[in-house]
Parts: sequence; structure tokens; C-alpha cells
Amino acid sequence: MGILNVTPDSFSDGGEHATLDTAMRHAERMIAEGVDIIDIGGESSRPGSVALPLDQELARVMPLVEALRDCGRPLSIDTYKPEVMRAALAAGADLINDIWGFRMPGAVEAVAAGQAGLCVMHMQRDPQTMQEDPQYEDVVREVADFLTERVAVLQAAGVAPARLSLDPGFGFGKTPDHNLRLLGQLPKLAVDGLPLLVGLSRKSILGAILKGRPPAQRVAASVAAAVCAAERGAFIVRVHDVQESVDALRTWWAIRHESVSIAEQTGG
Ligand code: 7PJ
Repeated sequence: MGILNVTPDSFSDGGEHATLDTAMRHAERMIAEGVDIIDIGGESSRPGSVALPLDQELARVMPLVEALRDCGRPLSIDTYKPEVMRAALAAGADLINDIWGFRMPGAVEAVAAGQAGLCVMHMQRDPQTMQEDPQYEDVVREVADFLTERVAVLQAAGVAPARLSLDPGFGFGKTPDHNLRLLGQLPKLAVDGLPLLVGLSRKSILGAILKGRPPAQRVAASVAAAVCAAERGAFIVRVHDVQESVDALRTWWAIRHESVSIAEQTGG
């Protein structure tokens, strides 16, 4: 899964049109590099970030959904707002990726009907406060319990299990040690055998391991984390650096299967 952010850069003064152009070029590059799913996000959920008004999120996300609907790759929408979910699904989005795990009022109802995939992510507290001294008694058990509860709620609303994927939510209300424990115990989080999605790309846990390295210089660390996640059973890895990740995962896959040809037969 390749990350496509449509959050305007602070150094860009071009407004929505420049943002759309840049995002389209980035999407085309990711497709050329072998991305399987494009994850479109209009609102930053970095620690400390504040919520974006609905109309602005729609104005950022919807033109991209329209422009990329027929690009040949499934479109995922990174949103927790039921109105954005409904609009994106009506416009042909394939997957809703919700950092709130479909806990906002109306979110379950917005996605229950239809066939779209749903990614249920764990977050402790909210993006404004989540990194202020996160606490768990047993992080693996608590994240697994949360995912179990959300799966039950979605299934009770009529969502077929085949539509679901689960995500521990690396960096969302977790210390570096919490993140490493979750990655180490990843198979325990595959509640009901559902596929796991892992997002570690360029995150601060990698900066902590690399003693303060800034995000743009965490590419090799991100690739290592993606391969470790895949080795522990992650079915989808959410990444910024598509080419590097695809190369590494193809190599891992060939080594694991002791064959180059298996990698080719399965598309790597
Ligand atoms: C994640 C996400 C993640 C899922 C973001 C960032 C922050 N969605 N959206 N999992 N992270 N499913 O990329 O640094 O880890 S935004």
C-alpha cells in the first residue's frame, strides 16, 4: 500500500490545484514502481495534529478519487469521517482505512452496506494527546481485545469477515517499546485469522532506533521494518517508498520460497 497524502506542503502556495497535480504525479510514480493499493489521505494524523474541517477534507480527497478511480489499482481512503467514507465509496473507492477503527458516530453505518474493504486500526486516545505518556498493562492483549471488539461490532452490523483487515496502529498512542512489542508479537494480533496491515514507514519509532534521524532519512529503516512485518505475517504494508519496499519484499519472498520463479508466478 502506497501512501498518497494530499495535505498541502507548507512551502507550496499553489492551493488545491497544485496539490492535486503533485498528488497525481506521485500516484503515477507509485503505480510505475509496482504499488498494489493507493491510500489517499487528506487529513494529517501526526501526533499533535488538529482535525481538518469536513469540507476541506472532501475538497482534497474527492478530486483524487475521481481522477484515480480507473487507474487500475484499488483506492483506499484514510479517513475517520462518515461523510468522507460515504462520498468516497459512492465515487468508487475500494477500501476505507480508519485510524479510529470505525468508532466515530455513523462510521459503521456509512460502511456496513456494500463490498468495500475496511481496515480497522487501534489508537489509544486521539492524535492530539496520544503520544503524551501512553500506558498499557499488556499492550498486545489490549490491542488484540480492541480489534476483537471492533470486528464484533462490524460483523453485527452485517460486514462480512472477508472485507476486514486489522492494524495495531504503530505510533498511535504507543511508546517505542510498545511498538516493538507489538511488532514482535504481531501474529497474536491476527484476530480470527484476519489479514494484518502494518504501517511503520518513516515513523518516529524508527527515528528513536536511529537516535534522532529525521523522517526523510529513515528509508532503509522503513524497508527493514516492512520486511520484518511481512516475515511476521503482515499481509499489507503501508509505505512511502514504494520502489525500495517492492524490491526488498520481492527479495524476501524469493529467499523465503527458495525460488526466483515463485516470486514471478505470484507477482512477487
Ligand atoms: C497509519 C494509517 C497506519 C493505517 C497513518 C503516518 C501517519 N493508517 N494512517 N495504519 N498511519 N491503517 O503515516 O505516519 O499505521 S498516518
